[in-house]
Amino acid sequence: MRSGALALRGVTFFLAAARRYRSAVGQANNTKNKAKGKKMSEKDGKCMPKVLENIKKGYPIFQGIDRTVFREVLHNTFDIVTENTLMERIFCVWDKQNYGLITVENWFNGLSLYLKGTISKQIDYCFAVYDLNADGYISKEEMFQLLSPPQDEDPDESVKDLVDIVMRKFDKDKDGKVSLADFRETVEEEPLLLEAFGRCLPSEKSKTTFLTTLKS
Ligand SMILES: [Ca+2]
Ligand SMILES: [Ca+2]
Repeated sequence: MRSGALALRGVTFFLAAARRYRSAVGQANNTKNKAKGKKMSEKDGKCMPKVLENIKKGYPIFQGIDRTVFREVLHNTFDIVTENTLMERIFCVWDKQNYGLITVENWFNGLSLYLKGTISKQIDYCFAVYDLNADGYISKEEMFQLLSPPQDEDPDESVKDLVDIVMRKFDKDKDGKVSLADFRETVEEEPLLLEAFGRCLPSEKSKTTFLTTLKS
Protein backbone atom coordinates (compact mmCIF):
# COMPACT_ATOMS: atom_id res chain seq x y z
CA MET A 1 0.00 0.00 0.00
CA ARG A 2 1.29 3.48 -0.86
CA SER A 3 2.12 5.83 2.01
CA GLY A 4 -0.68 8.21 0.90
CA ALA A 5 -3.28 5.49 1.34
CA LEU A 6 -1.76 4.55 4.67
CA ALA A 7 -1.95 8.16 5.81
CA LEU A 8 -5.62 8.23 4.82
CA ARG A 9 -6.34 5.16 6.93
CA GLY A 10 -4.49 6.89 9.77
CA VAL A 11 -6.88 9.85 9.44
CA THR A 12 -9.89 7.52 9.49
CA PHE A 13 -8.62 6.02 12.72
CA PHE A 14 -8.11 9.50 14.16
CA LEU A 15 -11.58 10.70 13.15
CA ALA A 16 -13.19 7.61 14.67
CA ALA A 17 -11.45 8.37 17.98
CA ALA A 18 -12.39 12.07 17.75
CA ARG A 19 -16.03 11.13 17.02
CA ARG A 20 -16.11 8.99 20.14
CA TYR A 21 -14.94 12.05 22.07
CA ARG A 22 -17.52 14.40 20.52
CA SER A 23 -20.36 12.01 21.14
CA ALA A 24 -19.23 11.51 24.75
CA VAL A 25 -19.17 15.29 25.30
CA GLY A 26 -22.58 15.62 23.59
CA GLN A 27 -24.13 12.93 25.76
CA ALA A 28 -22.70 14.43 28.93
CA ASN A 29 -24.12 17.86 28.03
CA ASN A 30 -27.52 16.45 27.06
CA THR A 31 -27.82 14.56 30.32
CA LYS A 32 -26.82 17.61 32.27
CA ASN A 33 -29.17 19.95 30.42
CA LYS A 34 -32.12 17.58 30.73
CA ALA A 35 -31.50 17.18 34.43
CA LYS A 36 -31.52 20.91 34.99
CA GLY A 37 -34.10 21.72 32.31
CA LYS A 38 -32.13 24.65 30.97
CA LYS A 39 -29.36 25.56 28.57
CA MET A 40 -25.80 24.88 29.53
CA SER A 41 -24.65 27.89 31.52
CA GLU A 42 -21.20 29.36 31.92
CA LYS A 43 -21.10 27.67 35.32
CA ASP A 44 -21.89 24.21 33.88
CA GLY A 45 -19.07 24.65 31.43
CA LYS A 46 -16.54 25.06 34.20
CA CYS A 47 -16.10 21.30 34.34
CA MET A 48 -13.92 21.64 31.25
CA PRO A 49 -12.31 25.08 31.43
CA LYS A 50 -9.48 24.17 29.06
CA VAL A 51 -11.94 23.26 26.31
CA LEU A 52 -13.94 26.47 26.83
CA GLU A 53 -10.79 28.54 26.87
CA ASN A 54 -9.80 27.02 23.55
CA ILE A 55 -13.22 27.66 22.00
CA LYS A 56 -12.84 31.32 22.98
CA LYS A 57 -9.45 31.42 21.30
CA GLY A 58 -11.04 29.98 18.16
CA TYR A 59 -8.97 26.80 18.08
CA PRO A 60 -10.44 23.93 16.08
CA ILE A 61 -10.66 21.96 19.29
CA PHE A 62 -13.41 19.51 18.47
CA GLN A 63 -11.29 17.89 15.79
CA GLY A 64 -9.25 16.16 18.38
CA ILE A 65 -8.71 13.36 20.84
CA ASP A 66 -8.99 14.09 24.54
CA ARG A 67 -6.97 12.58 27.40
CA THR A 68 -9.35 9.69 28.06
CA VAL A 69 -9.48 8.50 24.46
CA PHE A 70 -5.75 9.10 24.07
CA ARG A 71 -5.01 6.89 27.07
CA GLU A 72 -7.32 4.23 25.65
CA VAL A 73 -5.56 4.34 22.26
CA LEU A 74 -2.13 4.11 23.87
CA HIS A 75 -3.23 1.18 26.06
CA ASN A 76 -5.18 -0.77 23.48
CA THR A 77 -3.29 0.01 20.30
CA PHE A 78 0.29 0.50 21.42
CA ASP A 79 0.53 -1.60 24.61
CA ILE A 80 1.58 1.43 26.65
CA VAL A 81 0.37 0.85 30.17
CA THR A 82 1.88 3.37 32.49
CA GLU A 83 0.97 5.38 35.57
CA ASN A 84 -0.74 8.78 35.51
CA THR A 85 2.26 11.11 35.77
CA LEU A 86 3.93 9.56 32.76
CA MET A 87 0.68 9.29 30.76
CA GLU A 88 0.03 13.00 31.37
CA ARG A 89 3.54 13.87 30.20
CA ILE A 90 3.12 11.76 27.07
CA PHE A 91 -0.14 13.62 26.33
CA CYS A 92 1.54 17.02 26.86
CA VAL A 93 4.45 16.12 24.58
CA TRP A 94 2.03 15.03 21.81
CA ASP A 95 -0.16 18.11 22.41
CA LYS A 96 2.57 20.58 21.45
CA GLN A 97 0.35 23.70 21.32
CA ASN A 98 -1.25 22.87 24.67
CA TYR A 99 -4.80 22.79 23.23
CA GLY A 100 -5.84 20.13 25.72
CA LEU A 101 -6.64 17.87 22.74
CA ILE A 102 -4.59 15.94 20.22
CA THR A 103 -5.27 17.54 16.83
CA VAL A 104 -4.91 15.69 13.55
CA GLU A 105 -1.49 17.33 13.06
CA ASN A 106 -0.32 16.21 16.54
CA TRP A 107 -1.68 12.77 15.76
CA PHE A 108 0.38 12.47 12.58
CA ASN A 109 3.54 13.74 14.23
CA GLY A 110 3.11 11.32 17.12
CA LEU A 111 2.19 8.41 14.91
CA SER A 112 5.12 9.00 12.60
CA LEU A 113 7.48 9.03 15.61
CA TYR A 114 5.90 5.85 17.01
CA LEU A 115 5.95 3.91 13.74
CA LYS A 116 9.10 5.10 12.01
CA GLY A 117 10.91 7.59 14.25
CA THR A 118 14.70 7.59 14.13
CA ILE A 119 16.59 6.78 17.32
CA SER A 120 17.54 10.46 17.55
CA LYS A 121 13.86 11.55 17.45
CA GLN A 122 12.97 8.86 19.98
CA ILE A 123 15.67 10.17 22.32
CA ASP A 124 14.27 13.73 22.03
CA TYR A 125 10.78 12.41 22.71
CA CYS A 126 11.64 10.22 25.73
CA PHE A 127 13.73 13.00 27.25
CA ALA A 128 10.83 15.47 26.84
CA VAL A 129 8.47 13.01 28.54
CA TYR A 130 10.83 12.40 31.48
CA ASP A 131 11.60 16.10 31.97
CA LEU A 132 8.42 16.49 34.01
CA ASN A 133 8.57 20.29 34.46
CA ALA A 134 9.97 20.89 30.96
CA ASP A 135 12.95 22.92 32.20
CA GLY A 136 15.46 21.12 29.98
CA TYR A 137 16.85 18.77 32.66
CA ILE A 138 15.88 15.56 34.38
CA SER A 139 16.55 16.41 38.02
CA LYS A 140 17.11 14.04 40.93
CA GLU A 141 13.59 14.87 42.20
CA GLU A 142 12.09 13.97 38.83
CA MET A 143 14.00 10.67 38.88
CA PHE A 144 12.55 9.90 42.34
CA GLN A 145 9.08 10.54 41.00
CA LEU A 146 9.64 8.44 37.86
CA LEU A 147 11.33 5.52 39.56
CA SER A 148 9.17 5.32 42.73
CA PRO A 149 6.32 2.84 42.75
CA PRO A 150 2.92 4.59 42.39
CA GLN A 151 1.42 6.10 45.57
CA ASP A 152 4.75 5.90 47.32
CA GLU A 153 5.17 9.48 48.52
CA ASP A 154 8.23 8.79 50.61
CA PRO A 155 10.67 6.84 48.46
CA ASP A 156 12.50 4.29 50.55
CA GLU A 157 16.24 3.72 50.66
CA SER A 158 16.21 1.30 47.75
CA VAL A 159 14.70 3.94 45.42
CA LYS A 160 17.22 6.52 46.67
CA ASP A 161 20.07 4.10 45.94
CA LEU A 162 18.62 3.38 42.51
CA VAL A 163 18.37 7.11 41.74
CA ASP A 164 22.04 7.58 42.74
CA ILE A 165 23.15 4.75 40.47
CA VAL A 166 21.02 5.98 37.55
CA MET A 167 22.20 9.58 38.04
CA ARG A 168 25.84 8.47 37.95
CA LYS A 169 25.11 6.55 34.77
CA PHE A 170 23.38 9.40 32.90
CA ASP A 171 25.03 12.55 34.27
CA LYS A 172 28.00 12.63 31.89
CA ASP A 173 29.20 16.14 32.77
CA LYS A 174 28.69 15.63 36.52
CA ASP A 175 26.61 18.74 37.19
CA GLY A 176 23.98 16.88 39.22
CA LYS A 177 21.25 16.81 36.57
CA VAL A 178 20.65 15.08 33.24
CA SER A 179 20.60 17.31 30.16
CA LEU A 180 19.43 16.18 26.72
CA ALA A 181 23.12 15.86 25.72
CA ASP A 182 23.79 13.58 28.76
CA PHE A 183 20.72 11.52 27.95
CA ARG A 184 21.60 11.21 24.26
CA GLU A 185 25.20 10.15 24.94
CA THR A 186 24.11 7.51 27.47
CA VAL A 187 21.39 6.02 25.25
CA GLU A 188 23.69 5.95 22.23
CA GLU A 189 26.12 3.88 24.30
CA GLU A 190 23.38 1.65 25.70
CA PRO A 191 20.15 1.75 23.65
CA LEU A 192 18.28 -0.33 26.24
CA LEU A 193 18.35 2.73 28.53
CA LEU A 194 16.07 4.69 26.15
CA GLU A 195 13.04 3.90 28.31
CA ALA A 196 14.91 3.72 31.62
CA PHE A 197 12.36 5.96 33.38
CA GLY A 198 9.17 4.30 32.12
CA ARG A 199 7.34 3.02 29.05
CA CYS A 200 6.47 5.74 26.58
CA LEU A 201 7.06 4.06 23.20
CA PRO A 202 5.01 1.29 21.55
CA SER A 203 6.08 -2.35 21.64
CA GLU A 204 7.42 -3.81 18.37
CA LYS A 205 4.51 -6.24 18.29
CA SER A 206 1.91 -3.48 18.59
CA LYS A 207 3.58 -1.48 15.81
CA THR A 208 3.37 -4.45 13.46
CA THR A 209 -0.26 -5.12 14.41
CA PHE A 210 -1.20 -1.46 13.95
CA LEU A 211 0.40 -1.29 10.50
CA THR A 212 -1.30 -4.52 9.48
CA THR A 213 -4.68 -3.13 10.62
CA LEU A 214 -4.16 0.06 8.62
CA LYS A 215 -3.22 -1.88 5.50
CA SER A 216 -6.04 -4.39 5.67
CA1 LIG B 1 13.06 18.97 34.71
CA1 LIG C 1 24.56 16.71 33.53
